[in-house]
Amino acid sequence: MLTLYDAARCPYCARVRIVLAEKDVEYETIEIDLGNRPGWIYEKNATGRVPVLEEDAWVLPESAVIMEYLDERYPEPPLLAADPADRAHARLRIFRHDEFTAPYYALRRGENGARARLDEQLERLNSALAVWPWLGGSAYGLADIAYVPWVLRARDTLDVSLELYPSLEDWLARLLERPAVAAEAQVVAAL
Ligand SMILES: N[C@@H](CCC(=O)N[C@@H](CS)C(=O)NCC(=O)O)C(=O)O
Repeated sequence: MLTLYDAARCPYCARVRIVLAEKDVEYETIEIDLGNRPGWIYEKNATGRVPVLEEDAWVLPESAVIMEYLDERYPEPPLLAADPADRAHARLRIFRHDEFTAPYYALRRGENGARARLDEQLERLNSALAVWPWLGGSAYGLADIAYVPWVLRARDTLDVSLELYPSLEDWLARLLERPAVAAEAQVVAAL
């Protein structure tokens, strides 16, 4: 049985929850209180951060690595394209996610100018999604899962309207048709 050291409010954990749901993998959750992390979490991950995936005595931190591990370990349905160029494109998106998440966190901290920086990033995603239906290109997959937790939280917890970004809004609507993403929207609604 897989164990996920998890936190409902953590968007990195959300990535892993969505992949597990897409793959229909059974797992148990250990909820970590981020405001009062247990000391033993450092034995699972030297940074003390979640998510951490565990199977028997084997542990794996880092959401981007966990997502790819799960995609290889449970190949159906595939969440990375078969074509190497398409896989690279999705990986590049995931690698550069902090261009989007940095202004999100700046806005959460109430920093000056953060909203404008986030708007710029929303527009970048919107432009990409006007060309391709998904962030990884022609098919839904890990790149979409890597970004949607922050887009949902920006919309639902930071009051960021997506109306000005129609392709992004349409992408989110298509994502929310997927039970795995809809379940995450429920988690966000309950935060
Ligand atoms: N690079 C890590 C980041 C994970 C992360 O920052 N998790 C946050 C919760 S959303 C955390 O555990 N924060 C505790 C801390 O920074 O001390 C990943 O992708 O898994």
